[in-house]
Amino acid sequence: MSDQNEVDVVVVGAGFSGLYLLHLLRKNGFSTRVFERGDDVGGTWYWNRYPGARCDVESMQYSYSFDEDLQQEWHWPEKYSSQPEILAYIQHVAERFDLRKDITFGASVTAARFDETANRWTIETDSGESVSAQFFIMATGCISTANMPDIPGVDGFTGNIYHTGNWPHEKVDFTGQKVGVVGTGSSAIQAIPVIAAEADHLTVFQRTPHWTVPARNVPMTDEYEAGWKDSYAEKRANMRGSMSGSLRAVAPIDVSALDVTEGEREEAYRERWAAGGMTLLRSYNDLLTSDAANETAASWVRRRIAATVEDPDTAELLAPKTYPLGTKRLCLDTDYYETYNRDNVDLVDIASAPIDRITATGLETGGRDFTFDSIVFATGFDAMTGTLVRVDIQGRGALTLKDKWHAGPRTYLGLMTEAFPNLFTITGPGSPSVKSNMLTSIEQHAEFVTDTLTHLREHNIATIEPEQQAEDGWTDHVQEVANMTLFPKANSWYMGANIPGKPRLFMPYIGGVGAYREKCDAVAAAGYEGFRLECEENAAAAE
Ligand code: N01
Repeated sequence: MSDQNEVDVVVVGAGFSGLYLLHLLRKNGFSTRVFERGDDVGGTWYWNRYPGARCDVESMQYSYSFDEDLQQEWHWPEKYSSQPEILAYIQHVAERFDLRKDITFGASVTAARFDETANRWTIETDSGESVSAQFFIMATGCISTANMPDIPGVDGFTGNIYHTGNWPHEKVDFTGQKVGVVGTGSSAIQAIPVIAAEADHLTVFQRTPHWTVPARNVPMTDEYEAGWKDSYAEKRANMRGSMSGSLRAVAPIDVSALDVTEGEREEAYRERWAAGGMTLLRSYNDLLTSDAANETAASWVRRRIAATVEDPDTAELLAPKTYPLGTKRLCLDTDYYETYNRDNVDLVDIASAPIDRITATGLETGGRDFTFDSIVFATGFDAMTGTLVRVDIQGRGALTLKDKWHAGPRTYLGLMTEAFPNLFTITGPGSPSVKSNMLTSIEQHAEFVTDTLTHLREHNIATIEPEQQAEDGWTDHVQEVANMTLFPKANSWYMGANIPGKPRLFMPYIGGVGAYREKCDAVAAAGYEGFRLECEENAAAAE
């Protein structure tokens, strides 16, 4: 298959979503080619190899559910898996289902044009290949285009420069080095304790403190593993119907944080802090909708920071104050605050005085000069839309996706966008995606898309495309739901706020994974309500 230039489906990306799609599409008789810019499978877990990289969704839940033998046989050695473990799992899946033979590695898709006469996409790669396909699926992940800040002087630095999202494959040894880390998001918060333990000295440059809670990662116990595997089917069903696509270790309390006493709150927050993981955010039902409720948890976490970090000025700098708890992605850490008690670690505030320039030997900020052997940029990604609009995708009337989304992404269900027939986005903007357990959402999208293609084939339908009204309604709905919460109050990458010039609007759908799935199922059951389906003759007649 990997040299065929006419296929039913082209998929871009061989991470979790591209691999499952390939498996499903092949099983359902669709000839499929996958293009992957990396040299092997893995997506996010192929690129993000920085020290300390680890998933902060539990592995028993951050794994495929589609194959009972696979989920029973695979053993995760830790509660939250490290990047090498997850990559090994993805590689195993590729082997087990013989997926690599239909994947072209080291090939970036650069352009795709929809031919309105043939009702087919022509997809081009940077290696000069051109492939024709009826369906074109972007399974490119939500955080796959690294954001390298435009700071003058980067090219003149004589030491090593790294970005966490594009880490070398060989081990980077920081022993004896002076290292600077720019950024304090999830990637930095995982990398900083590990780099600090190895380097001679570490300086962290922080623009905004992020909220982080302990992960409490532990080795997998037989009992815990069996607890999942003995009732996997039921637990996976509960995950699919849940708010976030995963099950919490400690159950949410379905009352307002303001309707209980301070003592009760204290106990609830303490229990969840001790259990670790994201569960703190769901302690009460209004922590993400009421400023006052949120502040009860936020001030409690600030007190934990003050109690952990010995230097009061550093503790003060590390305590977020400008946005509610959890409205930027909540981070999970292992000994993050404790790391600032080490003699070889300094924190530098760059909120008021940004980095002026990278020099030959380090960097300058606020009139101070720093010397480094290595600088690590943990500065995040042009998330959700960045990878999609960087490909020159042209739909009807040669409209580009970049132009159509100039004021922000517009989709129906986060799956398709009007004027781009037969183009699907897996975990695209407007779907639960990054606000959910990605594996739950990836499986739902891959299954929905495969079922849709099967339906079209059975009914001799050439194209599917959202109706304008359905797309407008859904795009408004995504914003309405976000505006009922505190999320828009943070300058987060969910809002596009980390990329200069990017439109500000909340991109993922936070109406809940279960409710979203029901909506998709209802749309399909109603004959793909809100989509325009055209037979070959009608599509041609509509020209
Ligand atoms: O990126 P981020 P990330 N000058 O955007 C700072 C997922 N993930 O790679 O907050 C100086 O969160 C920026 O500052 P500010 C997860 O979904 C998952 O850490 O914009 N600083 C911020 O501190 C996560 O949310 C896992 O003011 C600059 C940092 O860089 C997402 O990936 C692990 C700057 C970027 O933080 C992204 O996380 C890791 C500049 N010009 C990541 N530009 C797991 O599941 C940016 N910053 C475990």
